[in-house]
Amino acid sequence: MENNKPPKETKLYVAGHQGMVGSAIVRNLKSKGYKNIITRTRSELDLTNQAAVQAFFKAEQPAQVYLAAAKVGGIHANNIYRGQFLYENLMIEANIIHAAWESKADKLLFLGSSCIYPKMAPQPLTEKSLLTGPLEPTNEPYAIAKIAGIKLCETYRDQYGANFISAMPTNLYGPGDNFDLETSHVLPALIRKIHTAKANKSPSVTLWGTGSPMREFLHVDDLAEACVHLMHDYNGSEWVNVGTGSDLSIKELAEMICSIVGYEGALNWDNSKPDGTPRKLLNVDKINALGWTAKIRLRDGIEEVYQDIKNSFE
Ligand code: GFB
Repeated sequence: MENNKPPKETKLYVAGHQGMVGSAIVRNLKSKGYKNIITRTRSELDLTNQAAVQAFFKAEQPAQVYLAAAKVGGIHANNIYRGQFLYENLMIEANIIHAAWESKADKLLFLGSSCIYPKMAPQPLTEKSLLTGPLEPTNEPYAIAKIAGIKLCETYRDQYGANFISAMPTNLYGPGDNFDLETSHVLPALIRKIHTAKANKSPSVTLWGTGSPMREFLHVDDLAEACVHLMHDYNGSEWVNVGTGSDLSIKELAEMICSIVGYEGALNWDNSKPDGTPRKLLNVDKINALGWTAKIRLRDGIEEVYQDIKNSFE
C-alpha cells in the first residue's frame, strides 16, 4: 500500500460541498487539519458548463479533487427524471475530470454508486461484476452516467497516466440528507413518513413496493473517512466498493425506524410503486484489505439522524 498523505496546506477541491457526501468530506478533511479546501456553490460555478469549469480549474489549479457533485435521488426521481439524471451527471463528470487532467491535478477521486452493477449479478457484488449483464431499469440512466465516470478515470490513467481513482458507495444516509417524499431515498423517506404517522396518530403508514428488496446502508461520515483514506493510500486503476458488508430488507428497515420513532401502527405496502433491484449488497473485501471498515452501526446512525431532524418536520 502506498501513502500519498499530502501536506495540510495542499489545495483540495471538493465538488458538491453542499450535498450530503461533499459536506461530509469537507468535515472529515477539516477534522484532519486540512486548511486549504476550495469550494464553489452552484450559483458561483455551474458544473455542467464546460467553459466555466475549465476557467475555474485554470485559475485555481487544485492539487487534489474530490468529485462528489452529482444529480441524485431515490428510486422515483431516478425513474422519472431519466434524461436529467443521465445528462447532468455525464456533463459534471466529463467537465471536472477533463479539466482536472488539463490543469495537472495530482489526484482525483470520483464517487460512483452500487447501482452500476448488473441487476442479477451474484451477491455480494464484487468489483469484477461491472458490465457483466443488464442494469436495473429504474436507475439505468444514472448508472450509465456513473459507469462513464469510472471509465473516464480509467482511460485518463491508461492514456495520460493521470492518478484518478473511483469509489463505489452503497446506499448512503446521514446529516444533510434529502427528506422530500417525492425525490428522496428510502431511509429518509421512511423516517419522515413514520414520524408523521406517529405525530398524526395514524393507525397505519403506507410505504412503497413490497418491502422485500434488500438494501445496505452506510453512514456518510463512514463514507467520507473511506474517501480520504483512498485519496491518501490507493493508486489503483480499479474502482473500490465502499459499504458495511451487511444488508436488511426494506421491511426490516421500516421496523427498525418504527422502534426508533416509537410508532406502533401498521405498515401497508403500495405494490403499484416499484421495488427496484432485489438486492445490491457490496463485497467490501478490497477496501477492508486496504485498511478501512465501516464503524457506525445502522441503528445508531438512524437515531442520530432522527434526533437532528425530527423537529424540522412540523
Ligand atoms: O433508496 P431508494 O429510493 O432507491 O430505495 P434504490 C428504493 C426501495 O425502497 C424500493 C422502497 O424497494 C422502494 O420500493 N421504498 C419503500 C421506498 N418506501 C419508500 C419510500 O417512501 N421512498 C423511497 N424512495 N423508496 C437507488 C438509486 O436505488 O440507489 C440511486 O435510485 C442510487 O440511483 C442509490 O444508486 C444508491 O436503492 O432502489
